[in-house]
Amino acid sequence: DRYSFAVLGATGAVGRRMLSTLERRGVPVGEVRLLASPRSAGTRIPFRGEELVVEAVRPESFDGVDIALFSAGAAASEEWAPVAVERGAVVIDNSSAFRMHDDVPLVVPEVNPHALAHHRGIIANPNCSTIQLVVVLHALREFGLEHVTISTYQAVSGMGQRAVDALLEEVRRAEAGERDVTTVFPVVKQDRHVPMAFNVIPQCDIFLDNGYTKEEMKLVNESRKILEIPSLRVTPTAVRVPVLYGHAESVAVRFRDPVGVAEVRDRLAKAENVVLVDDPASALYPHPRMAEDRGETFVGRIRQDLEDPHTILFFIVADNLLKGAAWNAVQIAEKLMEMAR
Ligand code: A2P
Ligand code: 11C
Repeated sequence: DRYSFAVLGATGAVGRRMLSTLERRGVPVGEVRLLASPRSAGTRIPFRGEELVVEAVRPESFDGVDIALFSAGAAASEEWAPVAVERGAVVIDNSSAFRMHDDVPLVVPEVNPHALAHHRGIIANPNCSTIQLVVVLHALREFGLEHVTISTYQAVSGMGQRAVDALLEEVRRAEAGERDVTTVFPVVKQDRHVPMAFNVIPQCDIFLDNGYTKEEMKLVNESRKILEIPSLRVTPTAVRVPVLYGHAESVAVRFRDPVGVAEVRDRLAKAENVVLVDDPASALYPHPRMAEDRGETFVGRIRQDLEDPHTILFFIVADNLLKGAAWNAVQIAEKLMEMAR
């Protein structure tokens, strides 16, 4: 049986990858409707050898749709998800709008597919930096997850296609001798901007009253919800780096039990959709260029804390637009189809 799909935000960086992931994973797609704002109505996007035309979203867009993939920002999700559900679609939403709602499952298929049993029409896709973290933590659950200390190195594509273009422009202008150009970093709508080319910025998204950024608090709250460990301690620092695609994370986990590197390596080698790349002597470790355009999560640099036998360190990388967004959303759709059989 074929399923009819809609993609809201089809012209965006994630929306385009939702379409290519549907193709690449061979999802049994029947009709697919490409939706965006009136700005890009009429745009043509290739899908399975045809050119599909983007339509401006309206309530009737969701009539007859089985699964609607949303990636058009939180405001569009708040406006259109209830409409789509009302018209009979199940919404898989990549925005932050519903993630922490009690009646909305927040799902990473390798970790908590069981949460899909209780949805009420909307399923949330987690934040990119959270997804790759919990895929790895889940594989190490048996040792007792207690405290996760994480620093991220996040690609500019997390801020959308515009940020990718902006970084490339800063690099070009730096080559021409203009070293202090600022564009859209760290946050497009913020007054003060900081150069991103040849720099590192310890801010992803806006600051909250507690001194942490929104991105850092997503790592805390979403990890607890997905892993179903409300007491998990998470100590986050989120940093933007001049990388186009692929988020990296330096992580230290303190476990209830003492844990050796060999056991951790063994569990990660067996974990679903995890690629162990851990031969530092041969310069084999995960880095963003390795993860680009891949759906798996890469992990390496596995080592024990110098003093504490309960603490293990590692480095995690995944394509933020694929496993961190489009790929995970399509995996959720596949699970839903599996459950309906
Ligand atoms: P549009 O092309 O019409 O602006 P990105 O994250 O790369 O910036 O992409 C955002 C995506 O979300 C685009 O496809 C954009 O469509 C779409 N979008 C943004 N706001 C709305 C809205 N209010 N209604 C429908 N689509 C929207
Ligand atoms: C970034 N993590 O890299 C953000 C992008 O909550 O879906 C995704 C924001 C979200 O800037």
